[in-house]
Amino acid sequence: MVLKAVCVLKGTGDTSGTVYFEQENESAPVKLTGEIKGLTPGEHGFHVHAFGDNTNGCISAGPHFNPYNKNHGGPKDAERHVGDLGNVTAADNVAKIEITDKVITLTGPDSIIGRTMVIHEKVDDLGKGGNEESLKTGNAGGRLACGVIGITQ
Ligand SMILES: [Cu+2]
Ligand SMILES: [Zn+2]
Repeated sequence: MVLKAVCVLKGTGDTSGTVYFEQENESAPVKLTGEIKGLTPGEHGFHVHAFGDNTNGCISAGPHFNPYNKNHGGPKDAERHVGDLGNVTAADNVAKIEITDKVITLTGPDSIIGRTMVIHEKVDDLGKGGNEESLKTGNAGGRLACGVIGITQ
């Protein structure tokens, strides 16, 4: 059975977007599509954060989703948080989302359903920034918009 989810991202500023998730079966990669608008041109860090909590805005989503206690990295690295999806690139002010990822899943104990997607102010250095913060957040800066990932039909 195909698993599907959706996330509507909003923030306190002009950034907003919608991301769709699709997974052919429980062991297949997850495909993300959609778009985020209201971005400055260039790369922006894009992650799944641990909590589906927006009570105090995007900050309540907590750190990157990291069930295996790893360091922050890029999506293609063995050493990465489950939630590390790297960067999306805004041409003009819109980023088209086209990501396929083999680590995140929409089912089982490590499912991202009920957690939060965050789009950041700055580029994610993918853990290669050479400082302590790089191995936690990729120095991606503030949280422009976020939304809880929910089940859809
Ligand atoms: Cu993040
Ligand atoms: Zn991370």
